[in-house]
Amino acid sequence: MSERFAAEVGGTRLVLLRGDITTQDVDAIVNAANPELTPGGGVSGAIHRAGGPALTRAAAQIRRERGPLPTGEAVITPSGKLRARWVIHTVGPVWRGGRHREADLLARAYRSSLALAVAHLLRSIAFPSISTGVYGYPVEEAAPVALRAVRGFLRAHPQALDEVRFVLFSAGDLAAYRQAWEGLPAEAPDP
Ligand code: AR6
Repeated sequence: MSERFAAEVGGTRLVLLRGDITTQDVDAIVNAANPELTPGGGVSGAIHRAGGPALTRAAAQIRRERGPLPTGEAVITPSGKLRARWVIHTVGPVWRGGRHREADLLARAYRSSLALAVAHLLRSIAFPSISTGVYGYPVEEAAPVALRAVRGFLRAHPQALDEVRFVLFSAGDLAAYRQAWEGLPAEAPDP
């Protein structure tokens, strides 16, 4: 299967690719954060390492000012040393079997991040696969939720962004997102 796939939604390019989110040339990358906005492990640890102390300090300051970030919400900070200028930190749900509003909360995390990007007049944004690492959300379940949430937002905000990129860390994750995209019902109302 190809390492890169692109589609178009409401005048925005939607790209699925395999790669490392810390090196992406977009206006903002999204961090799968914890509510304390500390570096932690996974993609968040990698983003904080690449951004350096300025990024970690900016996140800590928001935590001090606003308290823990509720699941599904998002905040924005400068990126420190990253190629992308901004980092949007959002908290996905911890998987607890699927009957604890996980899908709703995951969709919210994507929508909150996109809304923040648009509010800051950013034109391009890259997402990792939120919640499917340490937080245990099965990627086959998360991918259609993520893609429907993004598709719904882009349809509701035509031309608000030039590009939304999903940067998947493994070939298996890319395949799951690709398959989920092909399987989304064309005209189903998006959440
Ligand atoms: N680029 C793109 N994707 C990556 C990268 C990278 N450099 N590194 C890892 N991934 P996770 P979560 C993928 O665990 O499940 C942290 O400790 C990874 O393979 O980073 O939302 C936070 O502080 C997986 O597919 O995020 C929280 O406590 C995906 O990113 C907690 O983990 C998400 O995995 C959040 O857990």
